[in-house]
Amino acid sequence: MNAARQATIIGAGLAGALMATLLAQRGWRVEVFERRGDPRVHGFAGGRSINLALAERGLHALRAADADGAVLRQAVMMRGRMVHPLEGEPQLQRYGRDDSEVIWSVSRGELNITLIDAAEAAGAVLHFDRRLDSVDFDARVATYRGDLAEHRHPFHTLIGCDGAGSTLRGLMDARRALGERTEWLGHGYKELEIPPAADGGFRIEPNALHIWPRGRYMCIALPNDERTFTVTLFMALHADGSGDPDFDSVATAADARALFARDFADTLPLIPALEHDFEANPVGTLGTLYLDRWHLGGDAVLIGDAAHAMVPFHGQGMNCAFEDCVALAQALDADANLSTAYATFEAGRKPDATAIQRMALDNYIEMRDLVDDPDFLLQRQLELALQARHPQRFIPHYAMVTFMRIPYSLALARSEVQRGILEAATRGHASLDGIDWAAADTAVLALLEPLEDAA
Ligand code: FAD
Ligand code: 8R5
Repeated sequence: MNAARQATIIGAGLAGALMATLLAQRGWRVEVFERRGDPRVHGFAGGRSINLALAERGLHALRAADADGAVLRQAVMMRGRMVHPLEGEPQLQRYGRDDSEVIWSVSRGELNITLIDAAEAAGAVLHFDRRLDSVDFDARVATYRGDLAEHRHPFHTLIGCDGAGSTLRGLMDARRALGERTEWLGHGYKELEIPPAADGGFRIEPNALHIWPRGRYMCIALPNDERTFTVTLFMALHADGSGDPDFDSVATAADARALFARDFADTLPLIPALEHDFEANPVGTLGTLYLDRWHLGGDAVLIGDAAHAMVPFHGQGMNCAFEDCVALAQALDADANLSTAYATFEAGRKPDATAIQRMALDNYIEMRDLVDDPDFLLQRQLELALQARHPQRFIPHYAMVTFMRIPYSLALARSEVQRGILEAATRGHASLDGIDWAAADTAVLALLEPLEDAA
């Protein structure tokens, strides 16, 4: 007899729905328990259209589940950063070399529905309005709450896809300490909306990720396919003595208008409901979650935000969670023993999660402060020139993270070497004219092995 392998997935968010699809497609018996209602029935929680940037890592995982076509049909292409300085005209900085190197703005609600449909089509059984509440690891029974009742279901193994505030993580930790630690950023965010223009079109350039860098705080905007933009203001939660604005002192609708009039004046006419949005939407907090262990023998494993929540500044949280799903499915394919398959997944993936967590923190500085800095722009120009001279060896940092699928830890290590080359070559220069190309070429050839991307 060859009984089907079985798993219970906690959470039908982005990672949970994709993980369910991948395992069900492999013939596993998959059950999924989700705290919220079915988004296909109730509409997506909150009702606001929140969008995410989808890049190659996430897209590749969607291809594995055959869900890429449906997702891309509703996506808006973003070719680069549109940087809005305090004074002067906005400028587009392309992310890649051409339109094959772009990112995609997708609606979280639509993406989640596409993946839930895919999971069901592949044979997974989804239970909505079922919040994991407790687990008896000895009896292998989990208890869920919903519909004013308690529901007990036996399980074979649990895959925790229940997000940054994971309930399963807490229950696993009570059984055996996971070494959990969260580093809060001290900055938060608030979402505002740019509605469509009077003629129904986009009010600003649709095919870009807009950034208003202001030193230690910033606004960004991503396009939605219904011709709106979601604007996100990122700044300190509390005063830090620098004189910069913070959410404590920018508390009322009038404070918000004054801040935008001073620092983001070109956005004011675009956000007609600024006061309403500012008062209605909560301040989100941002932090990085580190664990020493992601699994409890073969009983349970955590993936996605539940295992390694990160700050949003590289736009990789979902992309990394999707990559986790593929990596876990591969580890399970290669090993019939759950405990050792989970250990293999954890050992392979944890250095990469730590690397993208670090790069996400670094990208806040780049976005809020450097994107309009002349030295940074010169280094960016040099990155592209060195890529043209050494296409297999010198690949810009952003491209390694966003357009390739090499391990994040390798992208980080190579970026650090490249930064040294860029700094040395541009020191004392205001343009590429006086660059010592021979010295730069020698450094590239000596320090960077040719790179092969995953097939
Ligand atoms: P989630 O998508 O959060 O899913 C967790 C699911 O578990 C939810 O459905 C939840 O209801 C359910 N759940 C929770 N507790 C329980 C319980 N006790 N029982 C049952 N179910 C439970 N990433 C990017 O790559 N690009 C971006 O541009 C980007 N933008 C973002 C914008 C915003 C506003 C935010 C907040 C995040 C953004 N991210 C982005 C990060 C991305 O959203 C997350 O990394 C990603 O959603 C992680 O997927 P997940 O499945 O681990 O968690
Ligand atoms: N997440 C993103 C990038 C990198 C853009 C670049 C940055 C909002 C809460 Cl802050 C941010 C990026 O380097 O030019 N790609 O995708 C998404 C981002 O923030 C999302 C929308 C967000 C959490 C609020």
